[in-house]
Amino acid sequence: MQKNALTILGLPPKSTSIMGILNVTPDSFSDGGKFNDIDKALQHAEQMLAGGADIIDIGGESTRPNATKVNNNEELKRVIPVIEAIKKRFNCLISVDSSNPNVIWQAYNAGVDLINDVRALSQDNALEVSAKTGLPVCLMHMQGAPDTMQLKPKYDNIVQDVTDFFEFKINQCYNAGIDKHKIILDVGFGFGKTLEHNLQMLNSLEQFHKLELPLLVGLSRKSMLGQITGQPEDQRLHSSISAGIISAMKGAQILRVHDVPQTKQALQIVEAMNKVKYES
Ligand code: 9MG
Repeated sequence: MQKNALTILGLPPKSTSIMGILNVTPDSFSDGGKFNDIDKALQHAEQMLAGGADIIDIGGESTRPNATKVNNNEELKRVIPVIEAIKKRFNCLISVDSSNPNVIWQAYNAGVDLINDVRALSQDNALEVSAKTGLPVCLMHMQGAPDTMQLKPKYDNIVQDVTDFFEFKINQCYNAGIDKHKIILDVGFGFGKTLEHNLQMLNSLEQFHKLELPLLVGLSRKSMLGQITGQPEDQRLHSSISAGIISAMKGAQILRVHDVPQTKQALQIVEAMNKVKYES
């Protein structure tokens, strides 16, 4: 079997795994303030694992537009004790959602299995530190920075431009000592993209498979779903499941979601269908 980030993590290469979101930020867009103490974080992780999460993604900095910036110490203080507590209590995969090389390094020492960086290791020293950990990395595409990214996103051709970005990043990682087989790609729905850009990417998601790397998709409760349905963040379960299932049917190998058990059930249908061979 060919080695890739999924096989390194022990995840199935041919079905869709679930990454459950655990935000430990007071201003996080979907569960802000609810899980920023360790017991609550443990409880939430336990529920997500029982509901079928394969990875718990722990982040201490919200990337929603206009979120308050957190400094290095604050991010460390939020994230590291939660990683340590989850690592101690559960036998599960953990990813750290951070762009900060100090946080990445300390998270590695605390036992995380995967680096999830929405800035695709673009901060000073992030590439070098990540290479030193030897961990798999998820590189997400974002145009601009969280506080300005939605002002006037512009592309010549969204699919081609994001593909070019990935090719550049894969090369940059290789030069820094991160081999291609450790990389997961994420097109970054909602990060510097209009609704039309997001829909064009979702419609063309298969095209990113030509890079021959696992795809992670984050659409859960995103504002693009609200733009379509008119629903507020806390009423986007059905649209999140629909968008997740479209992604899974287009071959996404990991879905990053808030609503784990509901996503799991929906994915079980896709999996059951994929197992049946039918020749007409
Ligand atoms: C941290 N974070 C928020 N949204 C995300 C997304 O769509 N993908 C990834 N990989 N991380 C995200």
